[in-house]
Amino acid sequence: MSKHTQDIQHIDAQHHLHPFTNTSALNAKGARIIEKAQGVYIWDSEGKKMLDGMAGLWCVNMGYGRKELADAAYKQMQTLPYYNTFFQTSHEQAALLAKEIASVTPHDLNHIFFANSGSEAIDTIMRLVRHYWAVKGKPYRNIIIARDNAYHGSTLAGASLGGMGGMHKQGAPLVPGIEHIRQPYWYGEGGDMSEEEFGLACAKALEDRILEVGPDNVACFIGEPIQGAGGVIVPPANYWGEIQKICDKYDILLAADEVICGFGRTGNWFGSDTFGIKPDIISMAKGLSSGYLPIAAVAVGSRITDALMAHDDDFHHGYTYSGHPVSAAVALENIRLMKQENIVDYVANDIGPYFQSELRKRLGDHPLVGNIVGTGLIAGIALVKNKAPKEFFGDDINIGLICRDHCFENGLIMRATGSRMVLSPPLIISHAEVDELLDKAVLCFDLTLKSIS
Ligand code: PXG
Repeated sequence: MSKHTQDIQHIDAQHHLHPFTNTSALNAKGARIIEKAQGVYIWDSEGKKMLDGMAGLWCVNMGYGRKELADAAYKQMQTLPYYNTFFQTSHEQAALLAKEIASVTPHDLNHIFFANSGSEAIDTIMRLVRHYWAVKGKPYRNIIIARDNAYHGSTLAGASLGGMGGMHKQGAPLVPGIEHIRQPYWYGEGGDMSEEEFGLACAKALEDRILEVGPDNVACFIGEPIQGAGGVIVPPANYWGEIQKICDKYDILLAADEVICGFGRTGNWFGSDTFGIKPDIISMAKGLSSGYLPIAAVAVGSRITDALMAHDDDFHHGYTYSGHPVSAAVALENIRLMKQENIVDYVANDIGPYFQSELRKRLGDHPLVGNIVGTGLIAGIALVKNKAPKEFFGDDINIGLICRDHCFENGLIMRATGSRMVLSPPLIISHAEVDELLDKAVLCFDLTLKSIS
């Protein structure tokens, strides 16, 4: 290992607390230092090249090294590096970006509130939907229903709203007024039910919970169209339609967390389009700027904005960097590039179908693979001990981490969540690069099988 790498690792170990990391375990090993990136590839400080099958952390949708995005930031920094959007001021970048976002959001989601991270966007949704009901004269309608194994960020509100047990155990007490229902994970939890029956059962869990807590106490239901960090859980085809019907029946707001699904990942601009739902409010981040700068947004529909505008008071909420001009300029350029390169169409009709069908062709019969799900350029692969009868790995083998480590060693970034391997490559990935990704994946699944036999 080079002296340069060792020096950075040493400094990192001494001073850097990493997110979602066992610090002492990391420091004993030394962090992998990433140095540069281009297209779908990243290089570490030892010169090792890796194909990034995760687009960073589900975000570098337009790929690395886009000069247009760097130029947009440089230009904006020279003209107006910062100004706020509080106190009755605005600037061109925030206004134009709000218009651009509204041009691609589904339904009537035409007003945009800016934040800097998905977690902040989720806090905004929670405060806004509760405020909506207060403005409507029903402040007691404040319960938000979310799902087990959902990920909605890591601030106190996001961690409380998400359904991750490990997160709930730390930093308690959690934010009150949140209920969790079962997730629509058919392969893992569907038992003997058909996919359709299971979809209905999971939607009915929402209705049951609404009736249990009282419809007049519920503000909102929130879900990721496809759960990302939970392992890429694609719900049964009938699930979201049923959820929409139940929300309509009880007059409950429907929120979609589009932080991963948004901006083309599923082959439409938003996951809500893919599943045909009309949410009242959505969050977005990641792909909004392809991760080049932190920026997030909440798109709000007319049901909520009409109520807010009829109410003669401030919404007491906002961030110093809401609509930051440099982040906004980069996001604007990112959306312009997406439109110019017809990237959503490429995912829907070309590279997405190719990736999904090749993935199944190359890995579907692998002895470790129980099930593959996904659409567009997002996929989840269940690793199992036995395919039929279905048997999952126990706690004695961390199969996901074994597989992930083989991937790292062989130049592929693939993430493990439990025993599910997940993929979410940059949307600009070429056919040849998909082939390379799958060649590497097949090799690493073979090596994983060898490691445990
Ligand atoms: N909602 C969803 C659906 C997300 O995926 C957030 C909110 C929070 O966004 P910020 O920008 O505050 O991180 C996310 C973020 C993982 C992983 O391990 C996933 C996320 C973040 C970190 C790790 O898959 N998603």
